[in-house]
Amino acid sequence: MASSLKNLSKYDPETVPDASGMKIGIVVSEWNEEVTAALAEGAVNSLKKHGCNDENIIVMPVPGSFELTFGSRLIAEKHALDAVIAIGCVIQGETRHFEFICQAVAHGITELNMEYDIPFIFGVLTTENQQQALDRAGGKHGNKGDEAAITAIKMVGLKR
Ligand code: DLZ
Repeated sequence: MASSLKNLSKYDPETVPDASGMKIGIVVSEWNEEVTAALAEGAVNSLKKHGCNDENIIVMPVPGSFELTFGSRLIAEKHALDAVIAIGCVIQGETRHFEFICQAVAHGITELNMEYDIPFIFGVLTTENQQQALDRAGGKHGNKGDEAAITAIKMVGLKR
């Protein structure tokens, strides 16, 4: 299915492992906060829906998406986590800043996946405008925060 048509919150709950013993870190960018707060809320709700306890969900803000890599590393080193979800929203502007930030965070999260023994999940929206982002943060295309949380649970289940 074309990603523009996919509902990011749609999945078969039967395929998701029990998350009751899992400890998950969520790093959230403060840029485009209206969007990232909704993504983080979706992620927390989905983790809880699958059994993750409140006290096993650790949320840490960082200033922007560029800082998600360092923030993710920090949270992984500070807490004994099973997975980290990096949440951000980069919206295309008039300059090439967009490309640099998207590439840097994608590369950074990939490096963390290779360096550490836990999964780091890419919960970053990269859109042309704010409406596209809102559509994917609890709007008509669902919530990428839900998708990121389910991916985290599945990856921890895979490892176990
Ligand atoms: C500077 C900047 C710009 C222009 N746009 C975004 C954005 O759309 N989304 C986002 O998460 N962060 C943005 N930033 C901030 C950078 O991620 C970073 O925080 C700064 O460049 C400082 O390192």
